Amino acid sequence: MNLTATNIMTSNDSEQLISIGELSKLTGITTHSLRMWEKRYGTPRAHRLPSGHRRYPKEDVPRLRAIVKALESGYRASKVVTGTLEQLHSLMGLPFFESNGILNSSEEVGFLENELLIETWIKHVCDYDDDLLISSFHAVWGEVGGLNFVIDYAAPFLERIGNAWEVDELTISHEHFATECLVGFFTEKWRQLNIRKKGPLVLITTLPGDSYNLGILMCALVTSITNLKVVYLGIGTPINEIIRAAKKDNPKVIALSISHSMSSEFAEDCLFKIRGDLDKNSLMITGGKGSPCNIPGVSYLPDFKKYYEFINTINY
Ligand code: B12
Repeated sequence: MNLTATNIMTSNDSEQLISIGELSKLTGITTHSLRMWEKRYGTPRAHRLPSGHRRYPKEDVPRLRAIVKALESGYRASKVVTGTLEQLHSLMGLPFFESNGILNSSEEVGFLENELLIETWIKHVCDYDDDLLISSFHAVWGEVGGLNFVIDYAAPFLERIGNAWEVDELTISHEHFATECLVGFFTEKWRQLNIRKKGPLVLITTLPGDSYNLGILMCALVTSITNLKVVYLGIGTPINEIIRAAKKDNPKVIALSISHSMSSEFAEDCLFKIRGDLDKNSLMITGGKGSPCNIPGVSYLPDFKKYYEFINTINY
């Protein structure tokens, strides 16, 4: 490898760079292969600390993961290691990028494996590129529909973001950026679908103190693709207010998303209280990592596929 002035690391770069061990953990490629590929093919190209240790740009992770996929599909290292993310996608028969990276044909989207697409979204997040990210959301939605968008793309994307944040592949600002792009997209979609609906009401909120809003947004979205009408209360509605709204508007369903951040005792107390004060004809449905699953009269549903099936069986 040529050690030039451009790849000797300065302190300003340090935030964006990771060690060979971290890169290996994030991609599943052994440190030996990473070193060997650099020697043989010139990539992934390490920056050097003054001590001589290697540091790699985090944004190379999606490309390296795509290389792993290509190798698993039977391609030889010599053919794929130097490829760009775009080239790797098309090599595997996944027509993907226009030169500007915008997905604009439904056919292109239909060919994509969601895992690879999610890696591309991660790259857009790393680049803070909301134009590409949100236009890709729209393209995928157009191709697979709202329900599959939530189940096969949005939920795994959030999982991937959480894992990437945990191992420092993404920063907090990346996580916030990605979250805000999703929040905006979900809100626009469900509000549009909810206009002039006449069906029975579904009251949607989180418990007091629960500020995670993506669960209720996905819930609103999945509800809005049925005949039911969303009444969206946003996050952290006081228990008495949930009960008051339910008594006044008589919703068919009260749907709550309960995040991991809630204590299970508190969540259980709240659910008992609401259920106890509620009309028997109103159904209560909960979901989310922090949701209790054994409260009498409350249906815990682990994902939105089950939720969709459940609300479609409601007689009204
Ligand atoms: C986005 C996000 C944030 C955002 C939230 C912004 C927002 N607008 O909501 C911000 C940046 C604020 C944030 C902050 C933090 N976060 Co955070 N975050 C996430 C992330 C990436 C997504 C969370 C999310 O909304 N998921 C979607 C929800 C809805 O998923 P879910 O609960 O698993 O529910 C699933 C199903 O049950 C179903 N579902 C959900 N609701 C409902 C409702 C119904 C009715 C039905 C039917 C189904 C259903 O849908 C989901 C998908 O299938 C997760 C990663 C992950 N794996 O979830 C980390 C994650 C939850 N965060 C984590 C952490 C540690 C934090 C912080 C403590 C970090 C810090 N040190 O500051 C703070 C705490 C904030 C707080 N108030 O408690 C950890 C939690 C680890 C743990 N178990 O304790 C995670 C798992 C990341 C990780 N891998 O480490 N976070």
